[in-house]
Amino acid sequence: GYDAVTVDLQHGMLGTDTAIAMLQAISAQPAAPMVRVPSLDEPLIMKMLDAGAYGIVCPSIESAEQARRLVDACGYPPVGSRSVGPARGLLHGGADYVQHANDTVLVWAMIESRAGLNELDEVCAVEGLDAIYIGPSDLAASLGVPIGAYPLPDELSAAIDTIIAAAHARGLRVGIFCPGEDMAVDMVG
Ligand code: 3PY
Ligand code: MG
Repeated sequence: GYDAVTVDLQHGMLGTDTAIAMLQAISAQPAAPMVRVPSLDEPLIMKMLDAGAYGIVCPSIESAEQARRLVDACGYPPVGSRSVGPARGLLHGGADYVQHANDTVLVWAMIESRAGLNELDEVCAVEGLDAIYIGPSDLAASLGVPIGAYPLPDELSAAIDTIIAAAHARGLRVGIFCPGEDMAVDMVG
C-alpha cells in the first residue's frame, strides 16, 4: 500500500467538490489523504483541511515569508491562524481532531524554481514546515535545462542534491515528483 495519496488541484483537472469526493474515497483505506493546492491560497488551503486533508502541498515557495504564510494557513493558533470549522475533519479525524490537528497535519513547501533555490536555506528554516517537495519539471524549466529528460540533466541533478541536503540539515523530509518508474526507483535510493 501507499503511505499517502495526494489529490492534485494544481495540474489535476478537478475542482474542490470533486476533490472532497476523492478525499472520501481515500479515507476508505489507510493511506494519508493529502492535497496539492494550485497556489498559496490561504482560504482554499483552510477549506481543503476542513475537508479532511492531512497534508497540504503548496507549489512554488520562493521565500521564507511565503513559507510562513503556508504554515500559518495550516495551523490553528498559536501555530497559525487557521479558522476553526473542520466539518469533514471531525468526521474523519474524530471529536478530538482540533486538539491534534497541529501535530498531525503535514505542511509541504514545493521548491521548483531558481528563485526558490536561491532562498532555500531561509525557506527550510521556517518553523512549522514538515517537508520539502521538489518539482523537477518546473525546476528544469526555470533552470533552462530539458524538461522530463531522464537521466536528469547535471544541473537539475545538482539542484536536487542541494535541496535534499538543505532540507535534511533542518530535519525536514523530502519528496520529489517522479514521472516514471526509473526515476522513482532511483529517487527512493
Ligand atoms: C513539477 O515537476 O514541477 C511538479 O510540480 C510535479 O508535480
Ligand atoms: Mg510544478
